[in-house]
Amino acid sequence: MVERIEKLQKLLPDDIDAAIIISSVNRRYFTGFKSSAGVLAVTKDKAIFIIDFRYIEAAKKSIVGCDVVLQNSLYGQLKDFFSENGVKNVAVESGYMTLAEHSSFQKALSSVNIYSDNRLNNLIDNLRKIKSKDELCKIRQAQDLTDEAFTHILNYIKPGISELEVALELEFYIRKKGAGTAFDFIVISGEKTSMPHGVPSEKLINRGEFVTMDYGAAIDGYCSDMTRTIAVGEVCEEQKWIYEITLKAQLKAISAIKSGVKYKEIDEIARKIIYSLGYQGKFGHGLGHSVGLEIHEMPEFNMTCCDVTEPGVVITVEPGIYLEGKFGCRIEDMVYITEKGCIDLTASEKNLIII
Ligand SMILES: [Mn+2]
Repeated sequence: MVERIEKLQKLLPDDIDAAIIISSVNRRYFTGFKSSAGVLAVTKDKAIFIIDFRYIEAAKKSIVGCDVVLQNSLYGQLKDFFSENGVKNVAVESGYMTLAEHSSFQKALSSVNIYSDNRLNNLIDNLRKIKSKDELCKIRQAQDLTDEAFTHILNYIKPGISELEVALELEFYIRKKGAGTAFDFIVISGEKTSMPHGVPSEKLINRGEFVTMDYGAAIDGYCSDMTRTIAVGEVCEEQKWIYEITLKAQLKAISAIKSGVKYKEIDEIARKIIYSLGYQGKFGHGLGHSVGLEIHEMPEFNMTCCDVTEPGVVITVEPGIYLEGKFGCRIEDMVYITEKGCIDLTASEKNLIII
C-alpha cells in the first residue's frame, strides 16, 4: 500500500520524525498484510516492517512500499533504524497502544522521545475515514453477501427454532462463501428485542414475536453491518406502529445525507420523528457509525457529533425503538456518502416482513 504509507509520511507533523504502528488494524491498513504481530516504523522518507518468522515469507511476497525485515531483536532493530535516520521524536497510536507497551517502548528506546498525544491517531483515523474505490468495492461485496444471507435466513426461520440456531446459520452461510464475520452476531426475539445489544441464546422463536438480526460479513478485513427486524406469524398493532415509525425515521435520515452536513443534524431528523410520535427516550443510542476495517470507526454518528459529512465516508443509519419488557425493533443500512447525497449499499427488504 505504497500510496497510504506515502500519505502518512507527508502528513507527519513537523516536530515528529517517525511513527510506530503496532495495532493490527493499522498495520493492515498501511501494508495490506494481515498478521497478529509486527511493527511498522515510518520516517518521512523510509518505512520498515519488522515481522517474526511465522509471517516473514508471506509478508515479503505481498508487501510493497516498505522494507520487510525479519525480527530478531525488535527494540534493537528499531533503535538502529532510528539512529541511522536521525530520528529523535516518535509518535505512537494513542488509541491502540496499551500503557504497558508504551512504557516498554519508552524504556527500550531511551534515545528517542515518544509522543503519545492524539495527533498520529487522528491523522490515521482521517485517512481511514475516506474510502478508496478498492475499499468501497470490498465493503460492497461484504454487504452483498450479508443481503444474500438475509434471503437465505428468511427461509430458515420458523417457530420453534432457537436464536442461536439462526445466528449460527447466518454465520455458517457467510463463512462457507469464504468471508469472515464482522462481529458477534445479534439474533434476539420476543421480549429480548427491547435490548439493542442482546445476546443470542437457546430461547426458541415463537409466533407473534419480533426477531432482530444485526450481523455482517467481512471481506479482506472490510466489514458490513446490517440490522433487520422481522415478525413471525402475526404482529400486534403496536409492533406494526413502532416498526413503521422506525422505518420512517430511517428513510428520512438517509434522504438527508449528503456532503457538508453535521452528523448530529441528521441524527436529530431521525430522533425527532421517533420522539414526537410518542417514543421520547426510547431510541437511546446514536443513529450510526462509520465502518471500514473496523466495525466502529470514526466519525461517530450521534446527537453530539459536530463533524461534517464528507464524500467517501461509509456510515450506518440505524434508528430503533426499544420498549422494555415488551419488544423493540431496529432497521440498519450502510450508506456511502457522496457530494449530493448518498448511495445505500444495503439491498435487503425494509418493509415489515412477516413469516
Ligand atoms: Mn451498526
